[in-house]
Amino acid sequence: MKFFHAADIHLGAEPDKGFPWSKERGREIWDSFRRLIRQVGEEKAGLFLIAGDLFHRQPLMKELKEVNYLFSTIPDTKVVLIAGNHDYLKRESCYRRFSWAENVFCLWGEQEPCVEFPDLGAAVYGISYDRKEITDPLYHHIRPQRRQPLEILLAHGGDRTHIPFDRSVLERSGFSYIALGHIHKPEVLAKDKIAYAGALEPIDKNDLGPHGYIKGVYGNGGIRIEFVPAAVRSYIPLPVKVKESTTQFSLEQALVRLMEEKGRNNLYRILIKGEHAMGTEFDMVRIMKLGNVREAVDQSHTVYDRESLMRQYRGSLIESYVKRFDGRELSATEEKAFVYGMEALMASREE
Ligand SMILES: [Mn+2]
Repeated sequence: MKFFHAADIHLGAEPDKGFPWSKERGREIWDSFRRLIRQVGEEKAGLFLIAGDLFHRQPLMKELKEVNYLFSTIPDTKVVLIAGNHDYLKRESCYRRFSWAENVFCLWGEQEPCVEFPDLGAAVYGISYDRKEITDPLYHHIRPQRRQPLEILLAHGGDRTHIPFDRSVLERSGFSYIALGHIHKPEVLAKDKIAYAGALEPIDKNDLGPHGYIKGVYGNGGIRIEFVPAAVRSYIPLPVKVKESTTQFSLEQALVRLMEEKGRNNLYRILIKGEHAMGTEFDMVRIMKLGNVREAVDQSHTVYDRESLMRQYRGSLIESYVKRFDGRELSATEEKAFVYGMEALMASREE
């Protein structure tokens, strides 16, 4: 039997508010989810597990209808979900009064945190959030009840304020597989046994690395899982080193080339390092407008030519400052001190 494990879809999120691609990202998250459901159907999976935060916030009725329609297109797959800290079961949540397609099972469960599928030989357990934060280690107390050969736990959290847990306690709990959600970076905590699927799409600029879902097979040999990358875009850190000869336009050209190489669809976090010439100051507004730049930080330092400084600022405080460092090789620390002092003096001149 094949099963799919996804988490943290965050439907309804519009990442990078205020950036030109924000609305499009919102649509892309929905499209990614649709594609995943199509894949689940094509591979005739027995189970589709969603480990919390299907929605970024409280779901709207019309959104639940859309999601339910999509689930109804894979009637041979049992869909099991829990609510996470983002889409937690508020008292007036639409989740509570929605009537789902026959193949959809929500573990909203106060009394019965388990659903059984004898035809698959599987039982799925889970706990949903009824508030934003839960500090009790609830998963330490839930044990499989040997109802079916395959016993799966759907769990959401793992940090201090979201149902903290000890990996070794979960490992010893007796579940065949623990499908985790909440942490957006995919990670296997115990081989073929405990794993975070990670967010289907990156939801903010700190969600670096690949994103997608987990595909599993359950058979004679037990369980085997693999991570499947599926996100349409990634946030990519882009460090770039400048030198004395670098100009605004040469830097822009280099950045455009780098971003094309790494994929023009991705979103970039540019970090400028190295040294720039005296008088060069990079125009960060222009760099932000190069397209798909999420962030641009300039950490480059000025290279000061001491002789021309003294000539240029004869009779000023700058000349006497530079003179103190003149006529000898500076150590790395002295050079740094000199540059910081120069930057302070230059900044005070501009005021
Ligand atoms: Mn979460």
